[in-house]
Order: sequence, then C-alpha cells, then structure tokens
Amino acid sequence: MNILVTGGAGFIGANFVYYELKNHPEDRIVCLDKLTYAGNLQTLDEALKQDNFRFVKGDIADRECVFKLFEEEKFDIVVNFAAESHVDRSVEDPGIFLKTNIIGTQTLMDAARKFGVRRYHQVSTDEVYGDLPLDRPDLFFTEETPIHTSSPYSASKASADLLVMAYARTFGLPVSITRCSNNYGPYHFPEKLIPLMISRALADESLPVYGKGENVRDWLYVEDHCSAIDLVIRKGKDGEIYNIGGHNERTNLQVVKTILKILGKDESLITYVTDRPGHDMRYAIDPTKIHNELGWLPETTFDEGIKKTVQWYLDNEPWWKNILEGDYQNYFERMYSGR
Ligand code: NAD
Ligand code: TDX
Repeated sequence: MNILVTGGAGFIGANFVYYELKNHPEDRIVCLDKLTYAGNLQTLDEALKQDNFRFVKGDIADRECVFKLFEEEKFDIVVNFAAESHVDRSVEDPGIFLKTNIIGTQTLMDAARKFGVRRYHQVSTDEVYGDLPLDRPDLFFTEETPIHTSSPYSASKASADLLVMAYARTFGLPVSITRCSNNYGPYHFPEKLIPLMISRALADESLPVYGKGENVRDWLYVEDHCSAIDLVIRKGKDGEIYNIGGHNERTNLQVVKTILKILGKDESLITYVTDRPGHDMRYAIDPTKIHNELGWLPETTFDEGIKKTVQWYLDNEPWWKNILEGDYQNYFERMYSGR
C-alpha cells in the first residue's frame, strides 16, 4: 500500500512513520510536511535512508502542491497528522490554526475525492470534547460526548472533524477519525509540558506550572497512539470515530514532580505562573469502543513511559538542544516573561 503521512516531521507523525516502516515494511510511506517551527527533518534521518520512504516539503493547504502529489502517487491511505498543535500559540495567533487545520483538511479531502483513496484518516484530539470537572472522576469522554471546544486550537480541530464527517455523508468519502488524549515520548517538541519540564529541569531552570497545577491530563505513550491509528486505518470501519486513551490521568503537578524525582532534582524549581486563558480542567478518555471493536489496548503505563521518555531526552540531547538554541528562545521569552 502507498500511504501518505502528513506532518510526519513532527512529534506523533514521525513516531508513526517509524512505526509503519518497522511493522509494515511491505508498504511505502510518503511524508508531506511544511517544516514549520515544529517540523524537524533531522527526526526523519533514519527513515530517509530507506527505499520505501519519500519526503516532500509542502503545505497541506496548498492545492496545487497537494493535487500534484496525489496525481503522482495514487495513495491508498491518507493519514493527516499535519496541524498547528500548540494551544498557547493558538491563543496568541489563531489565524494559522484555521488555515492549516481546517483549510488543509479540506484540501487533502478534495484531492482524496478526485484521485480516490481507500481511506482518509483524520488524527484528531480529545480537546474537541471540551473539559470535565475535577469533582466528577466518574465522567469520561465517549464518542457520543458533544463537541464543546475551549481554545482556537480545539475549535479548529473540531471544525475539521465536522468537515470530515460531512465529506463522508455528502460525497461518500471513506473516512475515519481518531481522538486521542495527550501524548508523550521521543521527539516531543520542547514547548509542550513534559519535554519543556525535562529540558528546563536538566538546566536547573524554573519550571512554569500554570495556575495551581491541578489540571488533569490523560497521558498516552506515543507508540500506543501509533498502534491504535495503525489498527484503525487497516481494520476500522468507514465513517467511524474512535477515542484513544489509556486511563493514565495525572495532575500537571504530579507529572512535574515525577520528572523531578526521576532526574533527582529539587521541587523548589517549580514556579507557579499565570494560568492559560480558557484552560481546560480535565481530559479523560473512555477507550471502550476501540478496545471492543478492534482489540486495541495500550502497552505502556505512565510510570514506565515517563522513565523511558526522560531517558530518551538524556540520550538525545543534541536533538532538543538544537531546537532550544534556535527561534525557540524568542518563543520562551514572548510566552513566559512577566507571567
Ligand atoms: P507537532 O506540532 O509536533 O507536529 C506538527 C507537524 O505538522 C510538524 O512537522 C509541522 O511541520 C507540520 N505542519 C504544520 N503545518 C503544516 C502544513 N500547513 N502543511 C504540512 N505540514 C504542516 O504536532 P503533534 O503533537 O505531532 O500532533 C500531530 C497531530 O496529532 C495533530 O493533528 C494534533 O492535533 C494531534 N494530536 C496531538 C496530541 C498531542 O498530545 N501532541 C494529542 C492528540 C491529537
Ligand atoms: O509551561 C507549561 N506549563 C503548564 O502548566 C505548559 C507548556 C503547559 N502547562 C500545562 C497546560 C496543560 O494543562 O500542562 C498541561 C499540558 O499542556 P500542553 O503540553 O501544552 O498540552 P495540552 O494543552 O493539554 O494539549 C496537548 O494535548 C492535546 C497537545 O498539545 C494537543 O495538540 C493535543 O490535541
């Protein structure tokens, strides 16, 4: 099969490229990525050495580029990871989120309609469901939970999901959607909570926790997300939405303290800063559907996964130090100074 992976130079997309090359060496993977600040071609170094992998630099919202690629490659499956993915950046500047996340999705689906695919798969997020209250630990997001977004990021992802379902119903496009909880693991860009805290703790720098650090996220090791998407694109039903999560809920403060403990650093590095506007309180996924229908289960617990992740950052310092030395410095200054 010929599979298009968009956003494959980013965190989850790159992990998915490696997952597919390892588990399905008979397939061919083409990665289309704009290489924004979050895309890193270095991450794909090993993939680029393989004959069944091709990298194309391009924007999913650029019709000419996308249509030319589809005509050339005759894809069987499209997996759309490409997105602006950082909530804080969407608060700062929503425009690019609408362009990439909504228009980009439309452009890919228009090409999929024109040239034909067996499946268009949209990688979505649990953030489309909004948040849950802290005092109701019995509540979880199911696929039937109404869409109720908080940030420009989640609104753009929810808009894309609605468009995907509209293309299925109106045009008969064979689609699927997965909505996953927070991922962590190798190649995670250091603006997100876990890699930001690891890299700053290693440098004995302050660790900016938003608000009181009580917000809860449901953490999934990235390889478990990849195995779920792999199952859905090969065995999932057309027109279906699958939630992905592993019942690994932690408060942000618990996460940060766990990282400090693994690194042997002091909790005095923690600094409480002004909260994120519109900050979602709790995300928690009910993964019963994907388990019952496709037999998916996560393999990595949070305690194992966080140790593996910290070790990966210790072993791969050049990868994240390169990022920290670039434009990232301006970002950190802009986002956190005076906060
Ligand atoms: P990321 O920000 O690390 O990577 C995004 C990638 O997309 C980068 O390589 C970037 O260069 C590329 N890209 C951005 N705009 C593009 C465009 N217009 N055209 C082509 N490529 C473009 O993101 P991530 O964390 O790997 O997330 C991947 C997907 O998974 C996103 O759709 C996100 O919404 C979703 N998701 C992420 C998480 C998470 O915890 N990170 C959880 C659930 C869902
Ligand atoms: O410096 C920080 N301090 C802090 O307290 C940062 C960067 C984050 N936080 C908090 C905010 C969140 O409650 O940590 C939590 C996690 O934050 P992020 O890593 O920014 O992730 P989140 O906003 O939960 O969104 C992530 O999961 C869902 C991904 O970035 C999204 O792409 C995905 O859809």
